[in-house]
Amino acid sequence: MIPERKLLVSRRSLLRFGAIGVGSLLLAGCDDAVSENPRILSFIDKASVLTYRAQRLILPRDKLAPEFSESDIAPQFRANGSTSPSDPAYRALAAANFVDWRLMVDGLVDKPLKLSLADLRALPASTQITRHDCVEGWSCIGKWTGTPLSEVLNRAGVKPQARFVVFHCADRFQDDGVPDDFEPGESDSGNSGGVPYYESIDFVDAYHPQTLLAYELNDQTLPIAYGAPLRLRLGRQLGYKMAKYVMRIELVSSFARMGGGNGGYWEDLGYQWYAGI
Ligand SMILES: Nc1nc2c(c(=O)[nH]1)N[C@H]1C(S)=C(S)[C@@H](COP(=O)(O)O)O[C@H]1N2
Ligand SMILES: [Mo]
Repeated sequence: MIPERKLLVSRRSLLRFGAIGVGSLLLAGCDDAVSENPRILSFIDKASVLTYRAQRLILPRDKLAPEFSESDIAPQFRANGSTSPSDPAYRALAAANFVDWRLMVDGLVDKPLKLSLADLRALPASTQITRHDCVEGWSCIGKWTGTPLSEVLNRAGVKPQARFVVFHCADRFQDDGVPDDFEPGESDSGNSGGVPYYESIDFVDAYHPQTLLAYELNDQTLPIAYGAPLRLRLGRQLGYKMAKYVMRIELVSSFARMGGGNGGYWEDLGYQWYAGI
């Protein structure tokens, strides 16, 4: 059973968000005030009345998310969800600084790829200082560096039937909706229980210039808490879309037979697939 608090942005919480007034928006660092982020409020308004299709008609495809300056960067970026995947294979890769890690790119592609971190770093890189907005009501500004997803997709060659890009992650969530994080001293469970985290986006977002496969946060190698060795960054959607611990990118024509069929871990629990902000 999933605890009630973990079940989607329920109607009740929408009402709760809606009942709180919009105050001033703190731009520096992390902003904890649920009520003070007009973007989150506007997401909730939109999500409750509009479908993804309608949002796509309204929002211009290449609209950029705001970018900030160095002085806006939060002294400590907030970590959320899984922060230390307990999967033994992941932990072995992490122990060796991910030198043996390979990003698999497969599915509806002309040429499946297996990319090391060095391969990704050899591709054109992009840096952005952007704000991360979590559906739980906090925001945080960070500086991200990585490979534009388009660079990887262009090298793999996208087949015409492909409609979605799926990100398969190394971490799992237990049946009670709690991340299966590794705790020091804990015996190795082998992680047979629970379900893996996954996410998906369409090609409007996949080719958007701010969509990155990030390997650095604030000029440092991406730490494990934030999704090492590679995590997705999107300019125009909420935090839960930005898959951490990405192991495999799969191009598909449908995600109906994957996970719970809704295109992502949180979507399978009722969140919106298109979490536009
Ligand atoms: N693999 C994976 N990706 C994930 C999550 C997670 O638990 N596992 N949590 C999501 C949520 S809800 C948020 S807000 C962000 C948190 O990213 P951060 O830890 O860098 O703040 O990652 C998203 N991507
Ligand atoms: Mo989140």
